[in-house]
Amino acid sequence: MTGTALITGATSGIGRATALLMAENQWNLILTGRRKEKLVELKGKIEQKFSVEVSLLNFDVSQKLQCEEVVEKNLQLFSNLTVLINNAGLARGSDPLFKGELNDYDEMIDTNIKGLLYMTRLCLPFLIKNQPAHIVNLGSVAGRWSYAGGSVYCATKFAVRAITESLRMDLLGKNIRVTNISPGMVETEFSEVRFKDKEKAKKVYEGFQSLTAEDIAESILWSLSRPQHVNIQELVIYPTAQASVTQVHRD
Ligand code: NDP
Ligand code: 8X3
Repeated sequence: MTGTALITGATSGIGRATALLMAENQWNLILTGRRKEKLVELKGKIEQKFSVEVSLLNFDVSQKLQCEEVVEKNLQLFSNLTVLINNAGLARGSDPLFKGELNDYDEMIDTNIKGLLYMTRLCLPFLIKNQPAHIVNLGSVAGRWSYAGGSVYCATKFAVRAITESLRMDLLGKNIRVTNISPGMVETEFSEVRFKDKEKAKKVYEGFQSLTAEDIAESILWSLSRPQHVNIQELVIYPTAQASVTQVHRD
């Protein structure tokens, strides 16, 4: 299966690696994110190497009006959509709940839950029309097991799992597969964004081999490329050196 895939949050990490791997595998792409220069750089890199169509949509998934506008203004582009990869997401802080910032809670909830819902709702009419289609949501192991200091981030990823499960039921009979990808620790910009501190972020991945963005991109592509009658409902992927959300073996 190939077609046109929209990837939210393609400017770095898992979204970027997925865009590159899917382009290599002949997928046309609609790449989104807030950092326009990163999108432009990625499009250039893909077009230099692969003969696929790449369109860029520069907007914030947490802003409902921006999501609505981007679809309304690009109906032609969306009319070919067969895959939606809801990847854009973030964590802010790791303080216990009695110390956390209310604005951080809003940002995580608005991006990880509401942004995913907006994009899913807005893309569904096109996906239903173009079936067979596929929606891949980036959950997390934090959407299965909570940890101290992660209450709101974990809650958003529990929500992603709940939405994924209900959506699969809502879409039963419509020939649309729905997959939840739940990785453990992946070294990307994730911890830099979370801690707003490069040194602290680097330490998160020290002393063990974390997952790479490419590992997760391969899992996404593998899920997409199963025969149409096979729906990978969920993949839980840890680094070998991580046994649970709180247990990492470091050298
Ligand atoms: P990165 O920080 O490297 O990438 C996050 C991407 O999301 C960026 O492209 C960013 O683009 C985009 N994004 C964030 N907020 C918004 C927004 N409001 N509107 C549009 N785009 C947005 O992190 P990862 O690649 O690691 O994360 C990707 C997904 O994987 C997230 O959902 C994360 O929760 C999940 N995940 C990550 C794990 C990890 O250990 N790294 C483990 C499990 C799950 P821009 O800033 O340009 O808008
Ligand atoms: C990101 C993985 O363990 O940092 O979803 O929450 S973790």
